[in-house]
Amino acid sequence: MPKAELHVHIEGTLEPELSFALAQKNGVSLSAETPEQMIAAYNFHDLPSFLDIYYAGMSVLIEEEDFYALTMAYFEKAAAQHIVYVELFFDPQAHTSRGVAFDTVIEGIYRAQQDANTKLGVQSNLILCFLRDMSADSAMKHLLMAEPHLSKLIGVGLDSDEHNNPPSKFAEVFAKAREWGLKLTMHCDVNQHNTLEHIRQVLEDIDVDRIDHGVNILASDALCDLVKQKNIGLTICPVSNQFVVQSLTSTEIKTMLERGLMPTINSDDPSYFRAYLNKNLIALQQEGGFSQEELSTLVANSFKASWLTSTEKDQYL
Ligand code: ES4
Ligand code: ZN
Repeated sequence: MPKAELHVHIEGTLEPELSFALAQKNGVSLSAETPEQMIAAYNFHDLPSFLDIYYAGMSVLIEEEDFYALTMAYFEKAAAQHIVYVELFFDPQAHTSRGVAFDTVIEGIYRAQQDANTKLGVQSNLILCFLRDMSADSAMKHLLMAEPHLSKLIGVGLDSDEHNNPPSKFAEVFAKAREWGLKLTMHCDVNQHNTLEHIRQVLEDIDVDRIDHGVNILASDALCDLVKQKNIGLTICPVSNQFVVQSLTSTEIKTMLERGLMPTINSDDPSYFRAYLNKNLIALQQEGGFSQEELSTLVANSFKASWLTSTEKDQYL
């Protein structure tokens, strides 16, 4: 069935084969000698151990055409899985901090988005994600760098290491982004320190338009009521959760459906977690005992929780 994906980091779609091709082209050395060796070294078990490998992997992305190739390769995979609409994250600070210009990154991604639309029939919108373990000042500088490209963006997000980096640290940056007409979302990763206070901040203080992950919301009836009242979606990433917190969170996803919340299923970093969207859905079916009807509801939720206009949504629902 036609599907949407709302939580995928473009840098997390970098496949080892493309890494090797780009490393050779750009004269970058890699620690592995073959794509298989590279995959064998993906032995993360929590967020920091994953993030180390994720950031190191980006060293091969240098030129605009590299970002184009990365993004186009993801859209080809998406089209093969009948994904017709994507809201895509990118992490500009992870590139500018290596000396790659903001414009190089966004232009390469944007050109692939246009080609995917015309050549593959995959529609997409882009979300600029700030790294929460960098300063609020750096986030603001990057928001200002994005100003000439505002028409290429649908929203802003917040990812990377949540520990001691609460949503409130970025209140001013997100307020400005909202003033500019951008949608807002933030990661509230599973089982983080102060998770309920972080979820409260994103809902009450930042006033987000969606929550990324947010699985721990089930521990608070008041926060569940609030997210229902706001009618916003939660982007759950089962296979990513399996790696980071050793659980597909399938019980929690079922509870969300029963309680009338709007969970959606996503791949997060599909190359590193070795699972694109379909594998996430199949894992839920096989290991979580999800019925066809529950899976259909989850797929429909992705369109409902998207930031398309209601007329655009009607085209898919
Ligand atoms: C991420 Cl799994 C995960 N968690 C937090 N930030 C991220 N960025 C990319 N993948
Ligand atoms: Zn994520």
